[in-house]
Amino acid sequence: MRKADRLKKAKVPPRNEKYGDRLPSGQTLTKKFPILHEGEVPEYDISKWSFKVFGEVEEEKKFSYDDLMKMPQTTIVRDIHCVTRWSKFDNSFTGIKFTDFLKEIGVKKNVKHVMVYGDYDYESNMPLEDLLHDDILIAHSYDGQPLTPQHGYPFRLIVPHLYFWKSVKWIRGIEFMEEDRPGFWERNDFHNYGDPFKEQRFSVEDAYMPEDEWQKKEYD
Ligand SMILES: Nc1nc2c(c(=O)[nH]1)N[C@H]1C(S)=C(S)[C@@H](COP(=O)(O)O)O[C@H]1N2
Ligand SMILES: [Mo]
Repeated sequence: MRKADRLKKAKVPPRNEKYGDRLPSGQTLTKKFPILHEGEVPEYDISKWSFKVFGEVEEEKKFSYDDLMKMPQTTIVRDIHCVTRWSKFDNSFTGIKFTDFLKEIGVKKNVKHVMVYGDYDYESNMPLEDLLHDDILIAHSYDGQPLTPQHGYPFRLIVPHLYFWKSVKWIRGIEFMEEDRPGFWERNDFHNYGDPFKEQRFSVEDAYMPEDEWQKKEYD
């Protein structure tokens, strides 16, 4: 059964009034940090690791781990919301602000969308505009410590205002695009944009997500 179909077959948690507008409807608060992904956790030889920028750019570029670590560093504290119904408040991430990273590359004027690629064979699309918010990071640390392999070491994207599937772990590249194209989950019945405050979970009507989906997974 497709993941979206499976997730649709269950009850929805009642609205939790305690947190007001901070907790989007249909979400459960967790203090632990669930681990969710498809496939294996990658292992890297960091000296060979690279991050590639391509598509509608003046020049394709590759960045090493050290290239990224030399860029200006920013720490944000934000809430995160996963489509499988968990939310976690006050997460501190450190990394390179996406707008600072953009200064290193020449993006063409016609670019409206990006595809963010991560290991292995994962990708997610979003409007370029969303990455221009000042809390978007190419993050390397959580709570002042390097990301664990499970949470995306060495680098993951952090897009706090969209469902967490857009926060691609183990990022390896960004494609700048004129036209939009759906990524992995976006092709598999999940919403193309994914605003948690509008409950944009699926691209189909009649959607339910089991309350305990994420609790069947690992977390730390
Ligand atoms: N490369 C990669 N990134 C990924 C995924 C994946 O399968 N592969 N899963 C996404 C999903 S669905 C979620 S909910 C978050 C989970 O991040 P976490 O394990 O740090 O909680 O990572 C996102 N980033
Ligand atoms: Mo997810």
